[in-house]
Amino acid sequence: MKNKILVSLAAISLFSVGLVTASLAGRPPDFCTKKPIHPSCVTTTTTTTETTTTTEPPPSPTGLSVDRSTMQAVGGTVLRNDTSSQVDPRPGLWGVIACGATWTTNGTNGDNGRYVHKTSGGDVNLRADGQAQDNTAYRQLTVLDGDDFSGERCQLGRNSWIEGENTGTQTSGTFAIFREGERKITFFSVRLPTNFPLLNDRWQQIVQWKQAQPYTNDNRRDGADGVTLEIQIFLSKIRLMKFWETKWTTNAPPLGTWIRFAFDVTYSQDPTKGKIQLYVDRNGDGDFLEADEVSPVISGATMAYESGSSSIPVGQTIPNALMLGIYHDSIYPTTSIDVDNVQVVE
Ligand SMILES: [Ca+2]
Ligand SMILES: [Ca+2]
Ligand SMILES: [Ca+2]
Ligand SMILES: [Ca+2]
Repeated sequence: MKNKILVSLAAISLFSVGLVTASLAGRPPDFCTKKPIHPSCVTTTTTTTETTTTTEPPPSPTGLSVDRSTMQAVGGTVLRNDTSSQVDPRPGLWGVIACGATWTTNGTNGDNGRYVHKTSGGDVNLRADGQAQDNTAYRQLTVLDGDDFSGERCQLGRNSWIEGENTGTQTSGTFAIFREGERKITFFSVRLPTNFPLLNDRWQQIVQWKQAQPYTNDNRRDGADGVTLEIQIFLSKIRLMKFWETKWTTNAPPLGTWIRFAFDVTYSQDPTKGKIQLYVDRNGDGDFLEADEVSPVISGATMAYESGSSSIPVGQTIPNALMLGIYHDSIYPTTSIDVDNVQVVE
């Protein structure tokens, strides 16, 4: 049985190589200016035809779910936590501040303000496990116009799986890694400043669960392309995207307000196993109860696999890593986002 699966994976892999000619470690800086323009860059958004079943959370052996009235996890354990209490987000947490052309300071309020630790005014929501945050702090990330960190990007989180998740003073790893077969819910809060650009029609990401380095050729069993999972905000919509296809949208939240998200994902390259469901307190009133605040359960692959030579055997799933902050088309001006209260629950 196992041999059969391997043979069929190899066949799919060979087939897909013909369809996907380039490995995309990240969206290139000219992503939305190259012809043909990618669908995610234009105003007409294609609505998915993938299976949507119910607005209830996916079934889980652990009974893990999201309580829509409290915006907390039920039945899970917090694996990773960042409430912004630590000034430098790198040691033991995100590993890198992926902002600007070079990062030369000690990570504290440095590099022309691309990263700033604020001690008051943070998200006041409880953690995913119902505990209070031990602080009023938050983190502010700013992409300066013209920055180039694989494009105009300012995000927390190392794009790597090989050193694992950071512990202690470790900075060589990343904040959170997601592997084949895992079901995890990522909770986080963001606040868009009052001058946040909502009206452009170009891609603008606020968070991604991306296939992480090192890999050689990332491939998908459905022949898709792009970032495995991400949330974008442009043209006044929050956009849940999978492999560069928009799967669900809801109206953009009010600016200047902390907005809580919970992203419930079963991570798998297998389209019959992968599932996603997004919760967002879109109106900022402290719950996920409104009808436009929960996506359907969307089935399909949520991870990519290795199809070339690298440290991952061909056919095996490439782990995803969490990266939180702004990554957008170069058409945008200098843009900030506030982030806080991040937990990964299993
Ligand atoms: Ca906080
Ligand atoms: Ca709400
Ligand atoms: Ca409500
Ligand atoms: Ca720009």
